[in-house]
Amino acid sequence: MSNSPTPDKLTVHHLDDSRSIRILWMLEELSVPYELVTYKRMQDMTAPADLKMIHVSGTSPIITEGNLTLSESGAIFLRDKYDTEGKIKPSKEGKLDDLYFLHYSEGTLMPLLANKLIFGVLPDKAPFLLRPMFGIITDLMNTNFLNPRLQTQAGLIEEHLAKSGDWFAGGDHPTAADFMMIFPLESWNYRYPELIGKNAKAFVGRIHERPAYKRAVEKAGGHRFA
Ligand SMILES: N[C@@H](CCC(=O)N[C@@H](CS)C(=O)NCC(=O)O)C(=O)O
Repeated sequence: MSNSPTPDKLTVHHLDDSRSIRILWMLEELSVPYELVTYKRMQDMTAPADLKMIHVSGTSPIITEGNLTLSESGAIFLRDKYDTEGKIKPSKEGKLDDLYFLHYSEGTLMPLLANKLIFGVLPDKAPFLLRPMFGIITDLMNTNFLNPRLQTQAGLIEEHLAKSGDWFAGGDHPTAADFMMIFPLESWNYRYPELIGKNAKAFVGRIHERPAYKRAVEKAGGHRFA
C-alpha cells in the first residue's frame, strides 16, 4: 500500500492492473478530484491483505468517502454520485443497453475470462508429475466449454457495436456500460487477441487514446492492458 487516505475525501483503492482502472477513468472523464491509494499484487497475483482491511471483499476497486466504504465496480457506477452534469448519462433510448452491458461485463464476460486465465495457469501450478494431466484438462475446458462461449460473446459484442457505434449505449460519450466493458475487453485483447472481434478491438483502441484514460493510467503508475 502507498500513502494513506484523507477520511472525508473520495479515495480509490487501486490494485495494479485491475478493474479499478474503470473508476479512475470515469473520475478523470468527469474531472472529479480523488485520492489514490495503490496496492501491489502478491506473487500469486492476489491482492495483499491490506486491501481486506479496507473492505472484507479484499478486491479492487474499493472506494471510501466519509462513512462510506464500497466495493464492486458495478455498484460504484449504479450509485451514480459523481456525474452532476449528466456528462456520462445514457440517452433515454440507450438506457437499457447501458444497464445490460454494465451487468453483462461482470455477470457473463469476466467469469469466462477469469476461468480461461485460471485453467491456463493450472498446468504450471500443478505438481510436476501431474502437469500433463492438468494440461489435458485445460485443453478440454478450452475446446469444449470456454472457447465456444467466448466465441458466442465475441459475436454478440461485434453485432452490438456494429449497431450502437462508438459506445455500448450509443450516443457520443461513454456511459457506465463502457467504463465497465473496457476491463474485460482490454484484458481479452491483451491475452487472447485471436478470439476477439474487430469492433471490440477498435473500442479498446479508441478508449486507450482518450486523454482521460491516459491520465488514469499515468496516475495508476501504469496498466498492463493499456
Ligand atoms: N465483481 C468485482 C470483482 C473485483 C475483483 O475480483 N477484482 C480483482 C482485480 S481485477 C481483485 O481484486 N483480485 C484480487 C484478489 O482476488 O485477490 C468488481 O467488479 O469489483
